[in-house]
Amino acid sequence: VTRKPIIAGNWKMNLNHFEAILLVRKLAANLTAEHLAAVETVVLPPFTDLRSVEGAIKDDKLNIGYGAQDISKFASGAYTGEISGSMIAKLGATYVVVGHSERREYHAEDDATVNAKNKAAFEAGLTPIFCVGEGLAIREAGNQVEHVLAQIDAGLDGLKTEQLKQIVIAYEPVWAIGTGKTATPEDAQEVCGAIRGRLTEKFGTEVSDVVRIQYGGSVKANNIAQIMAKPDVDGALVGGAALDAEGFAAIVRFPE
Ligand code: G2H
Repeated sequence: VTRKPIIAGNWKMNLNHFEAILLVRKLAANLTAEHLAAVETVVLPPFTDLRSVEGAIKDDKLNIGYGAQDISKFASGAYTGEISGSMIAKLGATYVVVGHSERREYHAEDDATVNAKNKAAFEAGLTPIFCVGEGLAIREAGNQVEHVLAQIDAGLDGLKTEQLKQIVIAYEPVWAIGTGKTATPEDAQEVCGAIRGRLTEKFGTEVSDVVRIQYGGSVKANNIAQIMAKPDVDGALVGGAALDAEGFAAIVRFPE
């Protein structure tokens, strides 16, 4: 089974809409059409940058996808400060990060909320990049697989087969995020393999063969190739290193 690699840059709360345009242009200058054909490349800017990113990508006809970092679980209405899936989709975005550990930790998003957001994303025609991962205490107790599989079960609950086939799952061990600590490729494979096993068990190989599973957590140009060499890792969700155009481009060029 071949799954096309997907590398996504999660900018988090960085870069205003001018800086966003500069980064996209610089990224494009460091990547050829061949690179972009080999690896699906996605940027995930703050909401306020999406319109600028849409312009930069469409004006230059760049083969770069983009999406948002969060979505409201509601479709519209009196939810001050929230952004709906249809608003994001209207900007030409195709992806949305759902359940990132920073949302779970600082904005009290539980598994039920994350599940509702996965559904809201599909309702709006967006593909969720659905994040799971364990904290340090769970890792030290050796319970990472059990913990992540419970997040997988809850997050995917009630999704249709066609939606399951489309979703991107990002495994991000929380202890490796922005800390400079990278999980070893073996750590990444252990959990990504277990996720794929669970998908096979519950939904069959029709789903598990096509779902792309990313690893996230201090991914850089110098560790991407080893991580991507693992059979159940199909891409990366990159944070800090995605803010530097040349560095992010070097990650996208990992097959070289
Ligand atoms: C994990 C990752 C991107 P970083 O949050 O989602 O960030 O690469 O900075 O660890």
